Amino acid sequence: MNTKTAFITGTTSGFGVAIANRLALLGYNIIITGRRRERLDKVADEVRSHYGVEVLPLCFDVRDRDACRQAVDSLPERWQQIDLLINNAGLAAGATPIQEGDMDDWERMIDTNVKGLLYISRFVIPLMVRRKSGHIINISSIAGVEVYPSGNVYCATKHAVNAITKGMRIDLLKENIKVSSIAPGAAETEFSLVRYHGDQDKADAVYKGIVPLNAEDIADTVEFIITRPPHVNINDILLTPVRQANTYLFNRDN
Ligand code: NDP
Ligand code: 8X3
Repeated sequence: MNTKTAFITGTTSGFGVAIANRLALLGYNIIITGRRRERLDKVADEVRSHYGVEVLPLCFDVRDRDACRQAVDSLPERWQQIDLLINNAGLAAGATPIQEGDMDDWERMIDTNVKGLLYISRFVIPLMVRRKSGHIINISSIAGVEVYPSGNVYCATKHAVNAITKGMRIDLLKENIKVSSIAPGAAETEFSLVRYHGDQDKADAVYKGIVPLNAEDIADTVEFIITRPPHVNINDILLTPVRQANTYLFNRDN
């Protein structure tokens, strides 16, 4: 059997960890990335011992263009045959009305969610074009489809991810590269803890009185997308908890 290789960004927490485990279960060798070295190595050890696949951990910040280039350039030959790129690394920083916005938060979101995704894609896609084969899945958000109060810049970054996804699909049409996106609604990971700068009470309130999505739900979605026949491309999947109607309307238990 020809073992496939996946490159997944943001694999120290949340969706990334679940996706890494799922792809390993499906027999992929995986390149995992993130800034937190200790967590990255732990995920690598766990995945190797559970599934017996090869795991290459690369510790870097996707906001650093040279680090992204270096990470991809440093791949040994056999790791350069990337079949699947999952652009997952991302974050929200703060939730404030635009007139009170913290510009450092804005920079973090734009640099990570938009520029980081672009850097990684720019360095990985030529490896796919060379082989006329590959699949890119961008992790967007329901925030890329709708805007909600105080969501301003985070929503803008995810709208940008959707535009980039469409642009990739057009530009890569002749290269036999599939391009998909997943837009989750509220999912309980470290996302809200990061957004609220470590305030656990504020983070918990996001999921209070509902059953949110979890990281396994996103791994299920990835598995569905990548197991379609070669002639089928799943363009976009938007999924929410049953208790969520749009970005701001929830049916919460009191
Ligand atoms: P987590 O906070 O649990 O995980 C985020 C991951 O992104 C971590 O592995 C983190 O690694 C990585 N990351 C963040 N910034 C950087 C950076 N500058 N360089 C490299 N890696 C980085 O959140 P989720 O798993 O929930 O989020 C994953 C993606 O899903 C994000 O793009 C998010 O916007 C999106 N999303 C989340 C939803 C939710 O409700 N949870 C809903 C819709 C979309 P490290 O800190 O080690 O660098
Ligand atoms: C995360 C979902 O609605 O908090 O992308 O923006 S939301």
